[in-house]
Amino acid sequence: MAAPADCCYLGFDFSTQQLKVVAIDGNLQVTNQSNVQFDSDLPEFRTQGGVHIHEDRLTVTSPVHMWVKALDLILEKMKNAGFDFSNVKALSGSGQQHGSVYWRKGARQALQHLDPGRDLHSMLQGSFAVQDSPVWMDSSTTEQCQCLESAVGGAQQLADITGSRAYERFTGNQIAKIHQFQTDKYNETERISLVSSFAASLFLGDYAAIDYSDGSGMNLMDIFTKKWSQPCMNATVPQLAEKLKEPKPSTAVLGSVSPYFIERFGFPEDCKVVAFTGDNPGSLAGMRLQEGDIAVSLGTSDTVFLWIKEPRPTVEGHIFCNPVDCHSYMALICYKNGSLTRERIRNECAEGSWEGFSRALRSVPIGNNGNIGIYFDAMEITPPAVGVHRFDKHGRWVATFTREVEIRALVEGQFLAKRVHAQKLGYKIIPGTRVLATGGASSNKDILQVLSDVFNAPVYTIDVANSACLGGAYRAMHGLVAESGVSFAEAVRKAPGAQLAVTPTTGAEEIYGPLLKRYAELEEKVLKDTTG
Ligand code: 5FX
Repeated sequence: MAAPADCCYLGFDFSTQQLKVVAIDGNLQVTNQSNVQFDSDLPEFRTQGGVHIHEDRLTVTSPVHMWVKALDLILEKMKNAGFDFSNVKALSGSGQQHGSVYWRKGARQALQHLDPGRDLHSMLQGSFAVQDSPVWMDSSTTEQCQCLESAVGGAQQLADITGSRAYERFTGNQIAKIHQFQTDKYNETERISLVSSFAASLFLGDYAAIDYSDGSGMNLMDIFTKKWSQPCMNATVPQLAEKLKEPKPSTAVLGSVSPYFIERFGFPEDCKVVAFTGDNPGSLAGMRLQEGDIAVSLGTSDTVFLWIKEPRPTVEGHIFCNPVDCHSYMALICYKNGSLTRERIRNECAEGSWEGFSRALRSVPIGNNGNIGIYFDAMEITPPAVGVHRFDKHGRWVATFTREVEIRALVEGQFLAKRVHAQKLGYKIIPGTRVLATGGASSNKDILQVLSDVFNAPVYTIDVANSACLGGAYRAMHGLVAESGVSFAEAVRKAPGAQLAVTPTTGAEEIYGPLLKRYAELEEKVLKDTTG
C-alpha cells in the first residue's frame, strides 16, 4: 500500500495521567508529538496522578470535564505550533480501560451542533449526568462483582463468557454501582461510553460505538460472539443495552470528523474517525505484536500482553478481542508488584545502585542454585496473594537469602510468574517467538538476560513511551484499508522495527523448565496461605 508521505494520521491516548497525541506520515515516521498533563496543565481539577481517590480509599474517579478540556488544550497547542491539520486522512486512539462516561439526555444534540467559535469544554458543560467518571483504579464494587458471578454460575463461568472473572474495575460492575447508588443520575443518562468511545464521540460529533477489544474489559460482552451477553446484562442493570448500543470491530471506520473540527482546526472534510480502543490493546498495535510474540512491560505495575488464537479464559488474567485482527484475541496479565519492588530490593541489597543490582545478578548462576523467591509487597492481582516468601532448593521456607541470591530470586521469580501465567492463558513458545520488552527496567541488559533465559526466546526492545497513541495512529491508517482485506501487519510493515537486545543463554531451558513447575507449585502454596 503506497501512501503519499505528506498525508498524516493522528493517534490520541487518553491515559490516566495525561492526554497524548502522535502524528505519523504516510511512511509511518513520527512527525509530531504533544501532550497535556492533567495535574499540572489543568490544576483547576485538583487531580493527583489524573485521579481523585475518595475517602473510602476504594472509590477512584476522574472529572470527565478534565478530559474534554484536555482535548481543547492539545488541539490548540498543535494549532499554535503550526501543525497542518489539512493533511490528516484519519485519526484514532485509545483510552484507559474500564472507565465509564455517562452522557446526559440531550448530549447527543449538543455533540451534533457544536459551534466552531467556542471550545468543547464550554459547550459540553451540561452534557454529563455523572461528573466524576469511575476509572480503572477503582476497587469499590466487590458486592456488584459477587452478584454478577453468582448470577452466571461462578467466576469461571463468567470468564468463559466475557474473558475475565468479575473485577472491581470492570465497567459492568461500575455501571451496576452507579445504577444502585446514583439512581437519579443513571436515569438522566442517555448513553454510556468507555473512555475510548467517549473520546471518539468528541471527534465524531455523535455517539461512537464501543469497540470489541475495549468492550472486552466490561464483564458484559461475550468475547466469542462479540455481542452483549444477555445473562450478564440482566444481572447488571435491566435494559442496559439501550444505553450501550451494539459494539463494533476495532478496525471500523465510524464516520468523518464533525464539521466542528473542519471549521475550527482545518481538518479535511473526509478525515475519518476509526474506532478508539483501550490503552493496552492500543499498545499491542503500537508495538506491532504478532502471533507468538509476547510483550512484557516493566513499569510501576508489570503487564504482559499476548497475541493468541485459541483463548482459554481462566479466573486469572483477561482475554480481550484482538484490536487489529478480528479472528484473534489478546491476553493481558497485570502485576501490581513491579518496579516498586525492584527498587526496594535494589535499595536494600545493592545500596540503591542499578549497577550493583546488575553485578549481583551476574554473580549468581542462572537458576539461582534452586532458590526461589516470591515478592508480593502489596496484595498482588495475579495471583491475589501477599507477602515475601523464600524457598531453598528443597522447597523449604527460609527466612533470608544473601543479597546476591535475593536479587536473582526477585528477578527470576517475577519472570517465572509471567511465563507460568501466560501459559495458563494459552501462550506457547514456538520457533520465532519474540519477547518485546518495554518500560523503565527494559533498559537494563542484565534484567533482560534473565527475561530471555526464562522465556528461552530472544528479547527485543522498542521505544514505546508512546506505544498506545502510536498504535492509534497505526490503527487510523489501517482502518482505511481494513475493509478491503489488508492486514494490519501489511499496512504497517514500513514502521520502524524493534531492536534485538539479548538472546537466551545456552542450556537455559534445561534449568528453567523444572523451575517453572516448582515456581507454579510454590505460588499455589502461597496463595492457599493467603486465602486460608
Ligand atoms: C488494564 O486492565 C488496566 O486496568 C490498566 O492497564 C488500564 O488500562 C490503565 F490505563
